[in-house]
Amino acid sequence: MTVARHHDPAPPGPGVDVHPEVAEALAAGRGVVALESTIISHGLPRPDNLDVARQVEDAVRATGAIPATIAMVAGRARVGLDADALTTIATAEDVVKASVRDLAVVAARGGHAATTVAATSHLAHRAGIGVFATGGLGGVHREAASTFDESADLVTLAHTPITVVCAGVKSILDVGATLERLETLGIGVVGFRTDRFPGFYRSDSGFGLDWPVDDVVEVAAVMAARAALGTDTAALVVANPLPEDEQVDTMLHARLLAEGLAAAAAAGVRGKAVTPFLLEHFHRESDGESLRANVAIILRNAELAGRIAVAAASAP
Ligand code: PSU
Ligand code: MN
Repeated sequence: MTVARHHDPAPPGPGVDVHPEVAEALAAGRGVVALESTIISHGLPRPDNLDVARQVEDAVRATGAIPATIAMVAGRARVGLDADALTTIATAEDVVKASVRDLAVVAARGGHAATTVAATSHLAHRAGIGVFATGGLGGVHREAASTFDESADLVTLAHTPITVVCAGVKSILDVGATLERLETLGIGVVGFRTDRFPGFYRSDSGFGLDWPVDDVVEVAAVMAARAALGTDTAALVVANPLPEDEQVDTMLHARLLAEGLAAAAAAGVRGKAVTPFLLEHFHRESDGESLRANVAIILRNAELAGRIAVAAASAP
């Protein structure tokens, strides 16, 4: 039912504005890739973030697919941003990080919000988009056993039919626990040309995965089979590792992580501020190295998602 072009043609509803180019592409059954915006507002330093956001859209276009960056601007959920809206999300001071539960409050207040993986997936699916590219998923935080800090990304993906291309989950998380939760929640995981679960800045998180896939045709076949079997009520994660020669050095990564976690604990950072705090720490303390890797990750995921969306749109 929900392979990209076979989605219900139900209109997204009055709360969601779909950019005309995106709406036309969806109606024509062309490949469309949703892109998240928290990475723009809270995951990348200014002023580079706006330029990166444009490059990510270009990476999708280069594959023949249409990009749809998702955010809330002046209280309207937007699927596909024009240049002004993208600039607002990248540069305005009052852009909040919104997960699914936050969307309605920001809408009612007429505010701006960048959407997390959870909120982006939700809005993308409402607009009929079946493929989504991001950097890394949220997941189970270290010490979640006492803090209960598990990203709402996981529970939203458990009931949202979408294919998400990512470089695994951020290494700041408890990767093993996150993989267990993905299994429990019925969220599919395949590795793009790998049987190792990627660790975002690191090509290999140290954990394996069960299902390597060889190419985008195979991913499209899995997507079609999910729809045919009705197992597409939960998301499918396509894990796309950075090539080993592009990953962040082991020692640097270990140092950034240890110092970042200690700094977050010392500053008493909690809840939704944890991820932005740690990412900023990485970018500041690595002299641009983590930023380089982060940008490479997003661009590569956007490109792969574009090719998957095109393959899914032309699948028999
Ligand atoms: N991965 C990144 N950069 C980011 C995020 C993930 O490389 O900015 C964001 C995503 O929007 C993800 C969110 O959905 O962090 C998870 O936040 P939390 O752990 O508070 O749920
Ligand atoms: Mn959290």
